Amino acid sequence: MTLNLWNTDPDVARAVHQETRRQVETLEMIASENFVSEAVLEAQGSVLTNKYAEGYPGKRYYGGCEHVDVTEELARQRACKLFKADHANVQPHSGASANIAAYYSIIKHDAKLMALSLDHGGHLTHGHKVNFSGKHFQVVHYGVDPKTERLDYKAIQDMAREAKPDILVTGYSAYPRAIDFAPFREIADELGIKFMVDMAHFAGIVAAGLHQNPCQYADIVTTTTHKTLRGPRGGLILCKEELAKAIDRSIFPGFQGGPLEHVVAAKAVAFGEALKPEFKTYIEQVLKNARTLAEVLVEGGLRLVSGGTDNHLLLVDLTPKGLTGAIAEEALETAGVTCNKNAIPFDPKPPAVTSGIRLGTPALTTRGMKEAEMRTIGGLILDVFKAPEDQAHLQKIRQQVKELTDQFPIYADRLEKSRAPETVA
Ligand code: DSN
Repeated sequence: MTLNLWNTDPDVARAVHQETRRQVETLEMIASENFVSEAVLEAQGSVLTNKYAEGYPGKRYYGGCEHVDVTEELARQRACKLFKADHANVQPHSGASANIAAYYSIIKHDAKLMALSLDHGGHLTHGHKVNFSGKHFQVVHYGVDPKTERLDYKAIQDMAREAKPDILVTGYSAYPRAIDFAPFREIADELGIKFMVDMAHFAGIVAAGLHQNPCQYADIVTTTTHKTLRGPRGGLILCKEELAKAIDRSIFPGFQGGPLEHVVAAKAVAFGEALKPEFKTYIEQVLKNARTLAEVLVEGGLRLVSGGTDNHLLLVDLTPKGLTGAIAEEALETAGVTCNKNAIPFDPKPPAVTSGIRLGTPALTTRGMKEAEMRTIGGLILDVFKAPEDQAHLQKIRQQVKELTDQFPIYADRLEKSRAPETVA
C-alpha cells in the first residue's frame, strides 16, 4: 500500500511505518488521542486534498466544487444533528483556529476574557500569556477550589461580577469532572455577555448523550474533532443561528483561506460514525474504563485530582510515590505506555517537571479493551512506579504491554502494508 511512498521517499515511509508500529504495539493513554477508523483515514487520504474551495457550499470562489460541496454539506448537517446545534462551521484547521475565530466573531482586540487557567486544567487558547489569547485580550482566570479541586460555580460568579468580562469561557484539557453549564449561562445572562464552551476533550461524551450538551447553554461551542469524538485532526464551531454569519466570516475570510476538504470529508465520515448507536456503547465503555483505572490506581496508593473521574481522563498526583510527572512520563514510555506529564492544581513544580500525569482511556477503548484490561494496565503502571529508573524492570513490563496489545490488534493490515518492500534496504 505504501509502495509509492517507499519508492519516492524511503525516509518518510520508514517514519510512517515506525509510527504505525508504535501505535500498534504500545498502550496509547494520552487523553486527547484516539484511533480513527479506516474509513476516516481513506477520506482524509483522498484526492480531495487537491481541491481549493474558499467559501462555503454553494458560494465558492473556485470552480469545480460540486463534489466537495457534498462532503462539506454532509459534515455540516451531521455535526448539527449530532450536537443539536443550529449551525456548524466544519472548516477550522484545529481547535486553536476554531477558538481564535470564535473569539473574534463576538469580541474585539483588548476585550476581557474569563476562562479556566491552564495550570488548573484549562487550555493555552483560554488566555495563557504565551498564546494569542493572552496577548490580545485582557484575561481573568478562574481556577478550581483548593479543597475539592472542582469548579466552584459560586466563586466563578463572584469573580465574574467583580471582573465584568466581555466573554465567559469554559472547557478544559485536564479536568476530570463533568461541567454544569447552567451556572455559566446564568452569569452570562446577568452580565449581558456571551458564553462560549470549548468541548474539545468531551465532545464524544456529549455526542453520546452522556454529558450535558453545551449547545443548549452556550452562544458558541468549539471543539477539536480528534479526541473523544474520534475523527480526523481538526476543529469545529457550533453556534446559534444568529451568530452563523459572524462565525463563517470569522473563519473565512477572517482567519483561514482554503479549507482542507479532505479533512472536512473525513469529519463527515467521523460524524456519521458518531451518530450510530455503537458510538454510544463505545463512549459508555470509555467512561467505565476510566473509572476502573481510577479505582486500581487509588488502591495502589496514588492520589487522583478531585478524587476520581466523571469523564475519559484521570489526573494523577504522583506526590505519594515521590515521583515527578517528567520521570513518570519517561519511565512509562520506556515500558510502552504513552501519556503526558501534567501540572496538577496548585502544583509547586514547574511545567517541564510537574507533580502529575494525565491518563486517558479513549484510544485503548477503541482497541476493544474493557475493565479487565484496565485492571491489568493499572497494575503495570503501578509496577513501573516501583522502580522507574530500572531499565531491565521497564523492559520486562514492555514485554507484558506487547503481549496485551497483541491481543487487541489495530491497523493490522496497515502495519503490514507499511513495511519496506524487499527492494528497499
Ligand atoms: N493539546 C491538547 C491536549 O492534549 O489536551 C489540547 O489541545
